[in-house]
Amino acid sequence: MERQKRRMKVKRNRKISKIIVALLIVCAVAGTVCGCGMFPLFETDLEDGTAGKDDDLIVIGYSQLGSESIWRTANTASMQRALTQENGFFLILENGRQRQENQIKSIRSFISQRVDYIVFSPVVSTGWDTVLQEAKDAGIPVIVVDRMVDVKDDSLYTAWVGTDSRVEGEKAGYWLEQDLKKRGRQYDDINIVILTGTEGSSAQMGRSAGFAQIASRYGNWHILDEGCGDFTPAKGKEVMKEFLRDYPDIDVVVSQNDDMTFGALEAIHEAGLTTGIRGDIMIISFDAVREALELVEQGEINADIECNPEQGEAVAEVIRKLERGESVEKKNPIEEKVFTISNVGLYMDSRTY
Ligand code: GZL
Ligand code: ZN
Repeated sequence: MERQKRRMKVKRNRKISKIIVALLIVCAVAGTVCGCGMFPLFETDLEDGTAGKDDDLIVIGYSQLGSESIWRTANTASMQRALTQENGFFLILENGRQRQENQIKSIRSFISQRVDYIVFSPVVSTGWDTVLQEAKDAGIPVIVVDRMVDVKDDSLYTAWVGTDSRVEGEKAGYWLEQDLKKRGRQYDDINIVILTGTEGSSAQMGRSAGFAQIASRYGNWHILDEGCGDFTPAKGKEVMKEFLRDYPDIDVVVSQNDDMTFGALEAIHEAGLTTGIRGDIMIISFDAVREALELVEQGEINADIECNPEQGEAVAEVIRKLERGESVEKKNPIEEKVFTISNVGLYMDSRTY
């Protein structure tokens, strides 16, 4: 009932705003005729007007955190594929360019445009309470996608669709544990360096915590250092170069996304070293984008922990349920695998990113 009442209110407000816009146009034209200049037409009303063209479309204000990685591009594409006008949605997509203040600005503009839903991937976990309270006060449901928010009151968002980065980190630890056993190296001293993603993002914190939890069981695993590659190839290469300069005997690189791995591989090759199942340095990566899986197939990357960006359809489903007044799960995790040379061949053809 609440949703219907809110939508009726939004429709009524839209009608009122259209009358205001029409009056403004009349005044503006009259103003021009009498030479007293145009009133500024409120962008959002035009926007609202367009969005209102077919009132049955569900208007989605979507703030994507950036376009820093292949994974991110695939995630955005997945949302655009699902939230189309044919599927009953009017999507307003804004790119936060990796800055929280840009995302907060977008969310505020979605609130003033009175969208039906706000969907966003938070670049970092904290600092969202105030703006999400504003969305709640405006009666606009918020759906968090991919990364997670850390808020005092979790009624500030209706649902989360994403992947469990802590589990992904644990999977990396479990894979290393069983691979060392397989090689008869479970008692060797293992020197590890970690390339971390965007500082304070749930993906970085989850993967770090998950891997650390397994690593803490083994006194012979030595985490020599970790450095922030911000999920990009350039920074990943820069940090890996420093590691190679500071540590002569690295056994394992844990790189929290494939883009940083590509940069790290360049640095390792430039240092005259090799990687993978027959190489000097083992590589454990995250995301499992196609380019990286090809390197798993060639034995250059030992294991790639999937982080599935195909989240658009799950988000659309949550919204459709809410539209029907049905209850939704607070957490909607997406299924993920671990790829190694022994299974990657089975999946290469079906990969969509
Ligand atoms: C993970 C996602 C991360 C990817 C990176 O859920 O937030 O952000 O692992 C991306 O590739 O930049
Ligand atoms: Zn993930």
